[in-house]
Amino acid sequence: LAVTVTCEDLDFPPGFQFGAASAAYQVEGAWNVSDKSENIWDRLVRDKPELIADRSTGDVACDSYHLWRRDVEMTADLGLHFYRISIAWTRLLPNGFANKISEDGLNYYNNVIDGLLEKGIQPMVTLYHWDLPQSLQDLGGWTNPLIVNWFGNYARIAFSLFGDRVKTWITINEPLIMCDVPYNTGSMAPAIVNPDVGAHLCAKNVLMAHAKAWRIYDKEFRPKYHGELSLANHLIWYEPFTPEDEEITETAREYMAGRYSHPIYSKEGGWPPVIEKIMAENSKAKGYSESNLPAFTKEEIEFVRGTFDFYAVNHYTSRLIRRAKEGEEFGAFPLSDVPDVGAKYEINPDWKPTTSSWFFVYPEGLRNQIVWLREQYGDMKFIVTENGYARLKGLDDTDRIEYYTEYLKQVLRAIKEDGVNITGYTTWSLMDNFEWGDGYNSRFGLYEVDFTSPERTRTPKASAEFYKKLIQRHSLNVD
Ligand code: GBH
Repeated sequence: LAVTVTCEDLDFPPGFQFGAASAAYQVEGAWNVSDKSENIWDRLVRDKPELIADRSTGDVACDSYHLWRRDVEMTADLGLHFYRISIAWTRLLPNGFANKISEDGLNYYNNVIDGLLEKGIQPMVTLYHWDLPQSLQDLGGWTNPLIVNWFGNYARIAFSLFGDRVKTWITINEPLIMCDVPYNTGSMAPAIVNPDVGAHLCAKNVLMAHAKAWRIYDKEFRPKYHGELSLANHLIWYEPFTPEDEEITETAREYMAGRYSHPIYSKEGGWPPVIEKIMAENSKAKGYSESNLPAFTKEEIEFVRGTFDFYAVNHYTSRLIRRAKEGEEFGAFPLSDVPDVGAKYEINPDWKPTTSSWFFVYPEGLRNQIVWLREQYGDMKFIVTENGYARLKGLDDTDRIEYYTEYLKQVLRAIKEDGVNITGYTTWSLMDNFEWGDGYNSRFGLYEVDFTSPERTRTPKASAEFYKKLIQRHSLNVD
């Protein structure tokens, strides 16, 4: 992984695609319009407002439900090749189940998809970006194995309604953040703290649900629509704190990235063996009669293995890893430490902090992470489906331009020096939006959104001009 050569050539390969991303709960608003039903974030912001820094909600957010024409105009102004959106499950299927399709929900997504295509912009669609129907949560949500079928049925409806026009699908966004964060810390929906059991049940069911959707697409839709599907993993790059920490760092990588990758992308499938072993030991030590990491049957291993068309990388930040000292206490995974493997987080003082407490800038982390994935699972196509920078309000976001420049240089090096097949890059986010627990203070957008105006006025930041030029020139040489 040593970095020695500098990258002179700042041009992107021909055909390399640039996009921007958003997600339904973070931008749409219209939380109870028409027959849309309640999801777990609608519920959380009402039941536990103290979990949101500014006690805000996504009730209106960017009001993209009504202002989607302006969103499409922005994507066209930027010259994006694609725009990544997510479908709100409860807007399309108000019952959560596939027995009723909302006419208004269907119209909305048709409008957005057709609006983008009219401008020559490809829609990339995520089926699940954390907004589970509350009706399904009441039945156990992601800890109930029946969700594999519920999600499969939802996916089939989405493929049949939009598959003629949507060619790139993300099944599920960031299992790490939707399973480990809510069940380990309670800071995100459904905010059920149950680290021993809940997080791992969720992990297995998410992998099975993803596989179900991929197999439905592969069998029923791929022959006529020829699209591509994957699951987007949130990847925090880990490096050793001292040379002695190399081994525990590798184990921590298996815990963070491997649990959600090995079952899908490895030749043999199933959990990473080292994690299976550690989890069996830990569970026994805690007095459980079986491992808290739910076993895959042989059939399930085969069911999940190979269910991808590319690897979707969401990456923001990195951590140093060291072995915990005797008796040292742990914070929760993945925001503080990796208790199950006995690892503590450290921050390299050279990594620039941002306005978000979890976020430190280390551009090489993106390259190193992708090269690690290629080493683990072999050559395949990679798309960076999220990368972006948090700061406070302001149009003059030169620090964001610097962030994008440095991280994109690392993408180029991965392509040109390491020979990794990365075919696209997605900025998070098209516009400022509801940043989960950080509310509206933490801003990721290329466009600023005025959340005090009823029109939710969108204004391009300096970074929007930068990104537009970058796309036009197809190069980081933009001055
Ligand atoms: C991605 O999550 C998401 O896909 C996207 O929705 C999100 O807006 C974007 O990145 C930027 O965060 O300190 O308890 O409030 C990244 C994971 C989720 C990590 C929120 C930080 C804050 C947890 N981020 N989390 S908390």
